[in-house]
Formats: sequence, structure tokens, C-alpha cells
Amino acid sequence: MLQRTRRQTTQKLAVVLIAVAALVCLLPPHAIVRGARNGAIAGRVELRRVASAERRPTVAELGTPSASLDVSDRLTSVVYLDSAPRGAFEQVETPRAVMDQRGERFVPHVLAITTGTIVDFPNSDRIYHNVFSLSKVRTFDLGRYAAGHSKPVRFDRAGVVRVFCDIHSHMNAFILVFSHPFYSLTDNDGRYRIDNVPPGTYNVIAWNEGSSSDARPVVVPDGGVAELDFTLR
Ligand SMILES: [Cu+2]
Repeated sequence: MLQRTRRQTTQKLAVVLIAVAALVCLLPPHAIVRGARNGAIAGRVELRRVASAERRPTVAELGTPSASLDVSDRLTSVVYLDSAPRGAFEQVETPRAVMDQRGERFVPHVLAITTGTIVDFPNSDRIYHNVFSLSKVRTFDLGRYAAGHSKPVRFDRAGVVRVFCDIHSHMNAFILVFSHPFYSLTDNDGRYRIDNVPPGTYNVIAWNEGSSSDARPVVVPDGGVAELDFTLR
């Protein structure tokens, strides 16, 4: 009688343990830390080479609509996690983004997206453009199309895609494709903020106009904000 009760208790315990194990497996890894709240990484990117970018335009450049606007374009940096926390990224729908062709410029000059995103390239100018890229991450050539028309490109691989116009050599842009959503573009003051980061240690990189900083380690506290500033030369 006593033995049977003991056996039943053992069986019950086993069932409970299996149930707990199954529950733990179902939870995303960062949720295993009991009561852990997501935090953020925030700071500023200082560009040391802005001084040279702000030089006076040459006479030849004055007639070019892009010449005066390129400076502000070049101020946008992107700060991102070198690798994402496991299981933290689930994307249900296909995201869409837009890179416009306007005033003989690509708008925005820097676009950051996640893998699987479809980018539309509308032509908002009265002249023809021919958008193309020779980047290994995604090679494409959209051909020439008139105002009011648009063509889509899907980006399935992570990396940096350089975008050009075959007709106007001064037109260029960057598309940064990430395999996770932990990135942030800087604002006019160079400030960035990456939200919803599970607590943990990460390597963070700052990027501007094709050059990157070294990966810098940062510890995101439970529900807190880790401060991290960068200087790019
Ligand atoms: Cu063009």
C-alpha cells in the first residue's frame, strides 16, 4: 500500500517535471530569466569627418540639385547589434519600405530594413532614372521608367546594398539589410535608441557612409538603458 502510494507520487512528480520542461522549451530564451524586462541601448554617434563633408561646393557642383543636400544625407548613421538575441525575432508579414527618386536624389539616402522586406522604388521626377545595384547581397537593374511608375525589389540576405542610378552618377544610396530588428537610425543630433532589447551582453556597431566602428560590448540591464556613444572618423 505504502509502496503503491510512493510509486503514484513519483509518477505524479514525473508528469509535473515533464510539463514544466515543456513549458520552458516553449518560452523564448530571454523569457526564461524570471521577470526579466526588456531594456534599451541609447547614445550618440559623433562624426569627425563631417568637417570635410561641409566644405563649400565647387562651381561645377553649384548647378547640381544634390550637391547642397548631400551633406545632411551623410549625417545619418545606423547603430545595430552585431548579432541578435536568440529567438527574439519573429516576423509574420512581409514588411514594405520605400526609396523614392526625387530631385535627382534617393530619398531616404540611408534605408535600414529587415530581411524579407520589399522596397518600392517610385520615380517622382519628371525625368527618367535607372536604379541598379551590383552589390553581392542583392544585384538588380530596374531599367528606365518614367514619373509615376514604381518597381519593387525584395531583399532576402543581410548586408549592405549600394544603390545607384545609371543615368545620374551623383545619385547614390545605401540599403542596410538586417536579419533582426535591433538597429536604429540616428536623428539630426546623431542620437539613436534601440528599444526592446532583452537583458544581456551584446556587441554594438555604428555605421556611416560605408565605414563601421569596431564592435563595442555593452550590457543591457533588466528593464534599463545602456548608454553607448561612438565616434566615427
Ligand atoms: Cu537618375
